Amino acid sequence: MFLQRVVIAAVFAAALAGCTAGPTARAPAAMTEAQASELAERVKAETRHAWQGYVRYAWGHDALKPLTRAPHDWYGPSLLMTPVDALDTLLLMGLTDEAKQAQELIASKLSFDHDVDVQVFEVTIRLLGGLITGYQMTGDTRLLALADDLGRRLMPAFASRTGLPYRYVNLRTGKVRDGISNPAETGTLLLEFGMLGKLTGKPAYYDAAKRALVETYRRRSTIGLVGSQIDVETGAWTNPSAHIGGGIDSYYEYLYKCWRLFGDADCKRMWDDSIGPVNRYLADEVRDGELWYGRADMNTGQRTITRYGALDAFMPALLALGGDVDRAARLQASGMTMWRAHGIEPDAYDYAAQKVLRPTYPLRPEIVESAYYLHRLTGKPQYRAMGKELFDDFVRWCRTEDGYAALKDVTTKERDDAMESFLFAETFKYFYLLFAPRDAFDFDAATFNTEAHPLRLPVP
Ligand code: DMJ
Repeated sequence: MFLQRVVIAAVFAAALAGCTAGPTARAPAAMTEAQASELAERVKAETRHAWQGYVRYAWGHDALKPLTRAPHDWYGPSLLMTPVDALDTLLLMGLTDEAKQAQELIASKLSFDHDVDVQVFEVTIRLLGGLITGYQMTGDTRLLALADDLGRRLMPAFASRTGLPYRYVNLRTGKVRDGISNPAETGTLLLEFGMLGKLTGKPAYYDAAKRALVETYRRRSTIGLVGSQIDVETGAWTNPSAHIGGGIDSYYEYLYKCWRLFGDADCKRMWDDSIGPVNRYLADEVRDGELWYGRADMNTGQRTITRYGALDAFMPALLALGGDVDRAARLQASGMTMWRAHGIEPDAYDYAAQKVLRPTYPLRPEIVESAYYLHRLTGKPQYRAMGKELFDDFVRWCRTEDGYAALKDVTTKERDDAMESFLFAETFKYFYLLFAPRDAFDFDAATFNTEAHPLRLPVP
């Protein structure tokens, strides 16, 4: 017990040394592997705590409402969002009993034969992604059959004149709706559909999702940027605001990752063509060389708003993965400035005025994801110290008796009755991997989808 306290105190001191100062501060004391492992165990315990809340009050439903202890379903009939999103994280952490529980629930109860309109993007990244990695990690072919069934039911979404998918499709009838979409929703499907194509031997999955990505890219402006709303029937932009935040973010992520996972040279070329304009027109510097990414007009490159936020915070991870560790490190330091302004980050922040624009925090993972990538790719101890600070704040403000609660307002810390499934798929997973020993996970062999489901190409 005494030893445990000493270790915790040492970890805390290391975190303070590394995290209370800005990007130019002296290097923090390195966290020992033993201290990091203690933290990984804490993350694991917190994951179990939130999972137990789901099991007790929302078993068989999509998610737990952590304040009222009630279940929540997205569309009426449950699609088991939380168990499917959680399964690979439970496996990775070695929470074997909990993983078995989730796997059996999914295999025995999950059905997609419902007369409901589902959002293609969300269902793809959470359910298709989770079922595929669940299959890859357990070998349970029932999960692959479910993924194949879901993929087949989603395919009508691509039947627009342009090949850009409609936002919603009815799982039973295949009827589509909502033709005004955005690059994240049209361009974040290829990792999941592509893997499904490889695993089932049905190339139509790969081809449909790749066409949607290419058709989005083809419509970039003459200066190389994409906007934030596009009509899937005409292919015309209906909102020219360019940025890296929600609605566009994972389009850029998949340009690079489809190259990384599949070795698809078209994706590499599209990434190479796109990242330059993003760095040129969206990157912004304020005050003493602080690097941020704001918003601009996709046609002129003119700055429109100095806005960053919790979703934009995935960008350091992507920059680092793409080889630009320098920009990644600077942007992550800015993200920490945003986090520290209120001890937890808001969904939108005016980085020039240093003011919160949208105060919500729905338990998002992106800043943790970036700390993980930066640590994995640079080996620098400061990123684990950063992770410790993030984790302590996260637990302090969001933990409840039965799980974790989103925040309505990061300035007041008022809680919201929501616990999104990405808490399990992403937030806990990235915290865990950041602190776990390097060989706990084969980073080079896997590519995370945007919901942190680690995909591996099948061995031919
Ligand atoms: C997740 O569902 C995915 O990461 C998506 O790309 C956008 N962000 C949420 C979590 O914040």
